[in-house]
Amino acid sequence: MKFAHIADVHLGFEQYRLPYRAREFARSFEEAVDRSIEEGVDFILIVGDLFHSSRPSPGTIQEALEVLEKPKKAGIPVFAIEGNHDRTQRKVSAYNLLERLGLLHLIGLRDERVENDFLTSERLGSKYLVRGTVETGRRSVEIHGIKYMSAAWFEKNKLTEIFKPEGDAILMLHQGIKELVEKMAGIIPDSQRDYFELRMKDLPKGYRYYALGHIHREFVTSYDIGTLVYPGSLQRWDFGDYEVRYRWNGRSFIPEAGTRKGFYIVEDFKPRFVELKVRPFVDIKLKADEETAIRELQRLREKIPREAFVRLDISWEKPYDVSGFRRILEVEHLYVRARFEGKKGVPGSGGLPEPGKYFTPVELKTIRLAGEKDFNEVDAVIELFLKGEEETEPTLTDEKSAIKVEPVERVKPEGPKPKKPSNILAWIGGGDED
Ligand SMILES: [Mn+2]
Repeated sequence: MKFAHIADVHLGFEQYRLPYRAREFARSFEEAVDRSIEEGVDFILIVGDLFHSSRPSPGTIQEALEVLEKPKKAGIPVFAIEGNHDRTQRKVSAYNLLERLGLLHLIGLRDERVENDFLTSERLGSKYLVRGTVETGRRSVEIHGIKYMSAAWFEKNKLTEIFKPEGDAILMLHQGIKELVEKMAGIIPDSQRDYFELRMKDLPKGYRYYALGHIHREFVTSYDIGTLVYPGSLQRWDFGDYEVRYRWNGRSFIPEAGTRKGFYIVEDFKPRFVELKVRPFVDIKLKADEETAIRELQRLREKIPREAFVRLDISWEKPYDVSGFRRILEVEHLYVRARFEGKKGVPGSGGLPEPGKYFTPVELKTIRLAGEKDFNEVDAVIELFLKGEEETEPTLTDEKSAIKVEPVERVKPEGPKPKKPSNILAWIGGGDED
């Protein structure tokens, strides 16, 4: 019994507003599916965030169709759950379209009973719990799962009461799990709880394989309950998701290897990583004067492939002109972040006021949502204002690399929650408040 475990494909993600990056995300998906077919898998799992948005464009839907026709032709079933990026608040999601075309099978809680060769349903309150089944030779495997849900939802609904595995079964979840995120990133302060919705004790026991998504970094671990796997995103997500980081120690650049990108082929419940070649992201941290910076970047240039995306974090006690650095590091995409202490506090030179002082938590969250590279979280923002922060399911918790936590303090809103809902459009447009 062999299957592919893919997650966080993010079709349609025009990273840094570059349409060709969306095509690269699509190409990685195609490569993962091609490799899975070559491997002769019995089925493919897509564990959430197939799309970058819950409203993919026609072009993005077409990319999904073109790739998913391949396993369909090869007679390989695909099972999927929706992630935080692509689930919809409405009745029909893009996944329902794909299912209607016979390109995948949607697992989880649904309003209607579904019965076919690959899906069975069980009544659960007012819903149906829809599960996948695959027969391979003499073996039969059940595929359970549920779409991305908020921490608030899990307060009221216990996975251990919903899922009772029997025989060989797999559980698909697109969530952050506290202990696993901390194993990857270290202890995350309590004030920044956005990075998990579940703890290990919330997971139902008895599954042979926990097929996870949501965290964009590849990670495998085994707890007493079994093998838990995050395949990570197929392409590099941001500069926190670097291939290599060069950190200046005052004398030389020390390279640190980053993460690999790809997906898992799982044979008899043993995962094997399949690495995909993706565009390199290089992160450079340099604290030096102008002369040293120019000399050292010229040296480093040899080591950086032309097609790389590079972020250069540069700082020094006195300001100097960094505009020429683009000619030194002639790479596909260069993002320079300069921080000169001498400039600190001078109006108009980048010293922003502390955000917590001027905005309510709901407003801060809106600003964060609206500030995304490609803003398509209108639904989430509207919901945020209608319901306030606590009830809203975060839609972007896995931004900013899988695990980097943004220093936004989460204070419970007191009194009337949304302060000035009418101003939301003004902020999004960057216009004036009243
Ligand atoms: Mn994702």
